[in-house]
Amino acid sequence: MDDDTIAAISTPLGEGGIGIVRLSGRDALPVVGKLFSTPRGKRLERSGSRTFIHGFIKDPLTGAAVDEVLVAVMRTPKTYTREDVVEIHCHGGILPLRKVLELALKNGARLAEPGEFTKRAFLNGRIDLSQAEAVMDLIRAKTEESGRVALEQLSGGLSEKIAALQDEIASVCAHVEAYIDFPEEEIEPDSFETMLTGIGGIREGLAALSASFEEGRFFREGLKVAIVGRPNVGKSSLLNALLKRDRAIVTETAGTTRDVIEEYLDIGGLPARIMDTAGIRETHEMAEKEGVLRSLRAIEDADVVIGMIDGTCPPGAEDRVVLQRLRKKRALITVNKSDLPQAEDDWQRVLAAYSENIVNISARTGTGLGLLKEKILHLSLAGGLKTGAKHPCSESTGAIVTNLRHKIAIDRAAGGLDKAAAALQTQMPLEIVAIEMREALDRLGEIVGAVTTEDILNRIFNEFCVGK
Ligand SMILES: Nc1nc2c(ncn2[C@@H]2O[C@H](COP(=O)(O)OP(=O)(O)O)[C@@H](O)[C@H]2O)c(=O)[nH]1
Ligand SMILES: [Mg+2]
Repeated sequence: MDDDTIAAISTPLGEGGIGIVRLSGRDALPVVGKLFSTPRGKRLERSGSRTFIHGFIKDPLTGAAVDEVLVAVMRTPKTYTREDVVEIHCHGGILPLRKVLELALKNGARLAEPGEFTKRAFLNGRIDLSQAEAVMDLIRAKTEESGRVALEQLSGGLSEKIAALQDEIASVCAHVEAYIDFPEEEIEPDSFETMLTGIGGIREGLAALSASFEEGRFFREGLKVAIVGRPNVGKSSLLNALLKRDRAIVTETAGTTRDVIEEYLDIGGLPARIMDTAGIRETHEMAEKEGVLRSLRAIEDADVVIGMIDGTCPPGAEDRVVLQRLRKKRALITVNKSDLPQAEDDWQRVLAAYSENIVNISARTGTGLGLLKEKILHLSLAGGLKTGAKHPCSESTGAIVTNLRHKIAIDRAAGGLDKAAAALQTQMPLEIVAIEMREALDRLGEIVGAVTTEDILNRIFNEFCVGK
């Protein structure tokens, strides 16, 4: 296995109090040892694990000082990568960080690839693949709840669940294989029943995990919310009100918003991407026409659609075109401009035909926005995933799937089990049952990286930032 020494700037490039250059690998200590000196001449290579030493980084060729630093020494195996790790805590400016990195590279380290530190943690067995993926999810988390879910996966929540399911599959499989070893024995009806119910139980566990992705993905990928409606109902005003700043241009002229404008917002712990769209109406003007097309696409793309109506005038044909499109979506209707006298009509009843979720709001005064957010959250997590101070999945399966790669593997494992059950029921040779069960085990193994390919690893770690 590669244990050559890698180095990277592990903190964001910009001005900060400190910035860190990190090294990992066989020669991490000797490489930094060549650059580092302390006023009392302490040798870095002699320092114990988990020590923090003050000193200077100097160019060994010229003797010129580059920065005053603190160096953290962490010796294998109790480190992030399980290799020797050295962190050089520099002053947080681009110049000292670049110079220190350059010196490390000139003196025996090579530049780390994206995610290579975490990849080593995986390859050296400190974390499994789903935990490695959670590292990046945690770094990217935009809300507390997303962070909590990522941390849960990082601490092995999903891995444990997968391991438990694998154990169950292995135990049924052992039962099946015992009969393969003694082909002269008839399967007892009891055994047959045990195998079938065993597979059925595991199948349910997999189905629950797979179903958790439907909403679990929102924690990782975010929730796409589109605000749609005919021109001038107040869509851009709502975006601005939710963001509490003037992001989108608001005018009295219909057709002002031409493109889809997106911003992130924390809705009850879910990271939501709110999309303000161009008003949907018949138009012959080219730019507006394209805008309308984009709005329609935004509806298709969105996880939740907010259909907006202007409460001061009853919905007309243009509104109905929009409302019609809400039907197959997680959608709610907002009746805006509640601060003005509302149109007198029984049209609220008309709206009920399109959605049971209707919220009266005023984008101008902010009335009803709290309720609107609650409804969005409710619609998104209707399947029962919980957010809040508690563990988000304490009342569902105990682990939640947020990553499409995991969901696909789980579904394939379930497919394998279905085939195994069918083979068992139709009295196919038990070898076939066993093969399908082994297949299911392998698919679950992909999630934690027990079964993997270089290609999968590259795809995962290439998404990481350099230095992690
Ligand atoms: N009184 C009142 N006017 C509003 C409200 N929301 C939007 N407007 C006004 O309605 C007009 C159109 O708003 P805008 O957000 O541009 O609508 P959009 O075309 O749907 O994006 C502007 O003149 C806004 O000031 C509201 O809640 N109350
Ligand atoms: Mg607008």
